[in-house]
Amino acid sequence: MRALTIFLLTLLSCAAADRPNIVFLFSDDHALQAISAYGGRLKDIAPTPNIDRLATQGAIFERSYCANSICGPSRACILTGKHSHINGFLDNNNSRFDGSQPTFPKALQHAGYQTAIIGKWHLTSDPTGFDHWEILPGQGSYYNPEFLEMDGSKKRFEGYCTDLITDKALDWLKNDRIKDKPFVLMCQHKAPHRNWVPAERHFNLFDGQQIPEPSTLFDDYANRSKALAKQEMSIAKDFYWGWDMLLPGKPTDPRFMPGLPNREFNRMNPAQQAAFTKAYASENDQLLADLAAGKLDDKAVTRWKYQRYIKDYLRCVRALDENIGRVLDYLDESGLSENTIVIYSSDQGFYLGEHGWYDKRWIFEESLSMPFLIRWPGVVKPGTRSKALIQNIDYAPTFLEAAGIPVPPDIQGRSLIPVLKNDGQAPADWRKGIYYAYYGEATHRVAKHDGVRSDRYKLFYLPDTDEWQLFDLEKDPEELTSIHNNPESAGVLEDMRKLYQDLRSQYQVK
Ligand code: SGN
Ligand code: CA
Repeated sequence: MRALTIFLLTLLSCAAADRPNIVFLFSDDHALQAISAYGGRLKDIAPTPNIDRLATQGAIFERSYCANSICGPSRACILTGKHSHINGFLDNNNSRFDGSQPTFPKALQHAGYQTAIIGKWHLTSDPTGFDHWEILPGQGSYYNPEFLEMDGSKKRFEGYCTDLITDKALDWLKNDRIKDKPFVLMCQHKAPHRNWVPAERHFNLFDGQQIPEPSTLFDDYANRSKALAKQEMSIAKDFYWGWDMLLPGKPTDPRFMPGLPNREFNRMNPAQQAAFTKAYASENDQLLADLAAGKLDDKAVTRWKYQRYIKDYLRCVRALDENIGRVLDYLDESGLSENTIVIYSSDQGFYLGEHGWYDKRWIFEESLSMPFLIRWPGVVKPGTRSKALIQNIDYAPTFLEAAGIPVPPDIQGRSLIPVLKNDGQAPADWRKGIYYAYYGEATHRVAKHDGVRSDRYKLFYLPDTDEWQLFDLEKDPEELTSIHNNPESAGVLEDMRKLYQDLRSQYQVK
């Protein structure tokens, strides 16, 4: 009898082993510039050794894009494999995810996978297709955050959000996972989303250092649509004294916005508050003294704001990277690594001072890009660097194919498996461009636009001002001059307009 049980158990675990597990490690607003494997300007000052492990042991995609550069929409694209206008989640302010539609977690659950999501969800309706979920309400909080539980309750936990989400994910892997089933675990962090409050252990990281500035910190927005200057996401103008700059009290200098206080400070317990106040005091005092003494001109104030912002952002990234490392370590120790696909991605990119901005939404490279690193032993060759044009609508069909489930014809993304099996090279019939649409929101006042990116060019259209913008990413990688009106670009403009029309009709954009 015992021998038979062992035989059956072995058989079951072999069946499970045929289908890989999926660990989807996700974050919020993590720019490629802040991941050392991508090789950007911050790689030496703020390395991400744990995220980089995935690039060394698997593949990193250098042309990975979202379909709509904000939170809820990106997540809806990932779950459905469809663009925003099809899955119905157009923007953060007015949309509610229709959880009755087909999603990849539902399909995998139906095919026998155990499914779980822990962390940021931000799709308004409750998760569907998950055996287990524990999510942050809305944006969630960095300090002592609440989680929404499956029984409808809301519970507050003491600690730092990035650590807590990982604790919960590891706890699920260790204690709740059904050992003879393949599983999908989506571990989705809040960090490094605004308002960038670091873990206590990182309050003083980067103190005394000058973080390199992007060359476009003082962009004047010449040679591009006037809409660029109308946004409200500029480091010089749109940071709150308390909420963004984490400064106590109220500003007396008009170059700092009053208004939102640092609500995260109010959530901290007395010990956390004391540590925070102590860590930031000397830099804060110096700023106040310099402002009072009239020592800081406008550029110097912007530079100060940039340093405060980027350091806090990178401190949040440090905790994130450490926690990615904790999950990777556990997968190694438990022997799960071998048959588990691990992905690291983030809902969109972010401006770390490029064009003078923070936030995202624009089709420009920094916010259009999504990190995408994938480790899949035996399938993805370690050290692969791919230039294939990929998009978040491709994740769902990839997961379906990996699990041996047929990809429904109405899915708009394409499985990445042919690219993964081909050393990162796109097959001959791969897409020639990606389609992007941002639907406009009052938050940050970025104009509505849609467009396409090919391997070399980017074209987009702003309906409110009836303008086209065209960029040559090879000659102008920082996207500082639109060449849509240059007579010598007429041929490229025509080709790109054709690509735009083709992709709009392929994706049924009305
Ligand atoms: C909040 C932020 C914005 C941010 C959006 C969307 N403001 O509204 O800066 O663009 O979220 O971010 S804050 O005052 O609440 O920090 S997203 O990642 O969820 O799309
Ligand atoms: Ca986001």
